[in-house]
Amino acid sequence: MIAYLATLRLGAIVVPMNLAYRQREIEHMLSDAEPRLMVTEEAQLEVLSEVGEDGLSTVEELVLVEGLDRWLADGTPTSTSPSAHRPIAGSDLALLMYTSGTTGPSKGARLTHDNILATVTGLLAAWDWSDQDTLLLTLPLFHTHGLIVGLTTALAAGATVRLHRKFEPTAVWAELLSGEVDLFFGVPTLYRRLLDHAAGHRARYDLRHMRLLCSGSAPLSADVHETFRSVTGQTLLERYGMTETGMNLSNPYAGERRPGTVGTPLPGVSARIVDAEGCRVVEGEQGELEVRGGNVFDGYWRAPEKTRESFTSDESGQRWFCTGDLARCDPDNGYFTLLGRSTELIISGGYNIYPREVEEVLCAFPGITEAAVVGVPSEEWGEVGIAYVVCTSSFARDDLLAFCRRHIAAFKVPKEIRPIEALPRNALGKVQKHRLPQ
Ligand code: MLC
Ligand code: AMP
Repeated sequence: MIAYLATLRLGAIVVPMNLAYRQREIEHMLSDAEPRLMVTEEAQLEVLSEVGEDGLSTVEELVLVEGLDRWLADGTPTSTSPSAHRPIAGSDLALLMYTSGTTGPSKGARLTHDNILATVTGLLAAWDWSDQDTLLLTLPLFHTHGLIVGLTTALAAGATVRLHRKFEPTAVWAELLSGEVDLFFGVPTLYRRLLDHAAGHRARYDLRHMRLLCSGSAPLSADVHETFRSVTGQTLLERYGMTETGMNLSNPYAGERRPGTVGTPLPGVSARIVDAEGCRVVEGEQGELEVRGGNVFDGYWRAPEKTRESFTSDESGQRWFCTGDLARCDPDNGYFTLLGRSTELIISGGYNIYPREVEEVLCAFPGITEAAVVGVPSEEWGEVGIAYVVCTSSFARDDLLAFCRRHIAAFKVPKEIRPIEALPRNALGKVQKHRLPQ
């Protein structure tokens, strides 16, 4: 957290990285972002030792958090005076956040200081933050939800943040019930786990003393929404955002929080729904959601083509970001409902799994010639990835899973492997995933 703030203060760019990533994923990010300084922890040294020269070639200094005191005492930083640095403009880059976006390998979303500020100021107003607030945060700090919606907004409010390194239902319930925490943010999987834990224990679960509990990053089922309200007396506030845009839409803090909806645009954000031709749909019809506002990123790092494809212009020349999310807006009250995605992206427990990346790893396993990864509904994770594989020789399932674990983060490893004779294809040879057996 200190390194994050210090880097922003210096006018340098932070590239957060998921600690679950394996060599292949780390190498891709490092060779694309070309960082000069890396801050990590001892536990990561093993996987970093597998990263090839190319990946680490730009890293001039690797700092371990465990040895940070020693590093600072050695006087390694040569210029510590903030005045020695050039002033930071709002349009300067602050963060490169890697995301698979709507398609393709993961790309760095270029977020400026102004982008972060837009999300933060929108949330400060919309959710009525104050310096008296205490936020309990157990989400990872390498994604928008934990880093910007949670940590950065809380710090901007002058609020207090209690950080837990990992989500443990017992510890979280104890904090929530302690009366010392006002806000909690989670992905739907966390709320489901809190409810499962409540069902398995006899105790007090009244959370009416809390100010706000928010859900986001993946769809919150109406069932979890309703059960959470009946068990705790708290109505979850669901909101919608993206790495590329920060926060876009939110149910109201003071008004009605409608289950199954993500509310209305946050201050400074505009949202519209368009059809396949990019024309605005008739009110109430479904289509792709597009957004614009100071929160929307600057484009993808070193991917001008992908950036161009991700934006459209309307008749008055305004630039809109195409989210890849399908939505409908209720003509009576203006609340948006998300209806799925126009892309193959799988969102599992709030983490993104891009099927193509997993398919490539599966096909690199001896004897597997073709693979198709699809998302299927899961109570625990919302959605999980399962794999259909075509193989020329028999293989041990455990060997394949171990192979996957070596090459991609464990959460991306398919929860099920289903051998199949051939993948269904159309006349052009394109795999038709919707025709795979259920
Ligand atoms: C962990 N596992 C998952 C998983 N997380 N499998 C599928 N999907 C996931 N999300 C698997 C691991 O691979 C491992 O498998 C086993 O579960 C236990 O791992 P763990 O690390 O101990 O899991 P746990 O700590 O319980 O993690 C679950 C979780 C975590 C829900 C706490 O997934 C999480 O923090 N999710 C939140 C992600 C997030 O912050 N997203 C926000 C993105 S920003 P095995 O087989 O090895 O045992 C964004 C924008 C916005 O989307 O709008 O906010
Ligand atoms: P990411 O690329 O990790 O930032 O994930 C962004 C995606 O998460 C969005 O494009 C949505 O598909 C999804 N998402 C975020 N919030 C919600 C929500 N409240 N309900 C449904 N999906 C959501």
